[in-house]
Amino acid sequence: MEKRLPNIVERFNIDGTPGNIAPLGEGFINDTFFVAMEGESRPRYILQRKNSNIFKDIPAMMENIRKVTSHLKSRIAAAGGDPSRETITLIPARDGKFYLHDGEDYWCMTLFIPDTLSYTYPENEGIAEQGGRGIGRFQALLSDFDEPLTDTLPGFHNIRFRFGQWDRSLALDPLNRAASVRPLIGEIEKRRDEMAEFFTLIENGTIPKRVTHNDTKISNILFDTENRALCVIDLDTVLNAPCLYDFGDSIRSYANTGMEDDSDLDRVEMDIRMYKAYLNGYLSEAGSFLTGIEREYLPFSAKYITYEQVLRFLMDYIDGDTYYKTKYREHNLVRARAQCKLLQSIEKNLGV
Ligand code: GN1
Ligand code: MG
Repeated sequence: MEKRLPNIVERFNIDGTPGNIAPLGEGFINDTFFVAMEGESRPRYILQRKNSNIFKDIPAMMENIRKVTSHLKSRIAAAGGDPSRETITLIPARDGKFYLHDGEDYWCMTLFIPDTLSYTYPENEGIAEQGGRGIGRFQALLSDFDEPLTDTLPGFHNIRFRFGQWDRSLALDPLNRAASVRPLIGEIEKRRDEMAEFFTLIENGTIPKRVTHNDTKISNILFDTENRALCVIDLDTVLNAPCLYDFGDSIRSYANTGMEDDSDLDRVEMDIRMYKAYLNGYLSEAGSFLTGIEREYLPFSAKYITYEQVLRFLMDYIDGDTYYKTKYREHNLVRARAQCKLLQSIEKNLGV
């Protein structure tokens, strides 16, 4: 354990003395820890070191999360739910801010939610259906949120912005890695126009922007012990963006028979049963507010977000692994290959 962690924890507005502090989860961006309190048998808080290379304005990001969670809490309470379990609870630092800057890093704390389960893949269709419900409900509860949100990640799922980054990376090619991945680069290039065409519908407002999560992989939902979707977590990427990004990113995660970074491409396929289960759950909550055009593009959104993820992983490999945490030298390349296999399978299965 890093020596300074107990001291960081004590600078937040909590009672008691921190006990064991242990790393948690597999996030690609932030570092996350469980914080147990002395004299208690279970962890009580989640501490995160936010990645300030990626999140350039952490105070604004935390203000977005504060506004969104306070709206969610009032809607959850009004519906007779439990606001301390059905959304995250930010713990302020002793100075009242929802982040702590220790001179070097930014830290944030939330309440730990006990008696929950989390998954890296859906074990059955019931879990996929619940995942869809969870994200649909999250969007529905935020459908009347009308405060401004800061765009803390400009261009996040904007494919034109990504193409700009991509072209610069390929031109720079700092480690001369591009030559060895020409076929994968070709997979990106040959789909460029249809992706840009879809994005035009977002730019011109044909597809509306709402308040959405933007990182809806399965590990970002907590399930209760009966496998009902309970709480959407990791709200760093809450932004004004189309619902389709959330749907597409979920399918990328829930409907993959392999792992996101599977080195065995034979294991990676799109599982149409999981797609249908997620879709049913999602529509049962989001059906009331989705427009016709949003429904029409649900299948395409799975292709769009998976394509974007191929581009981002491959671009990071070419850049020399500067964005995502990696566990070994070719990790980003393996991720890009696996996501490309999934992309091809989505095209085949959904006819998009
Ligand atoms: C990152 O760190 P994590 O797992 O929350 C990334 C997502 C990617 C995801 C790939 C801010 O999310 O966009 O889809 O990795 N978040 C950011 O698994 O870039
Ligand atoms: Mg995230």
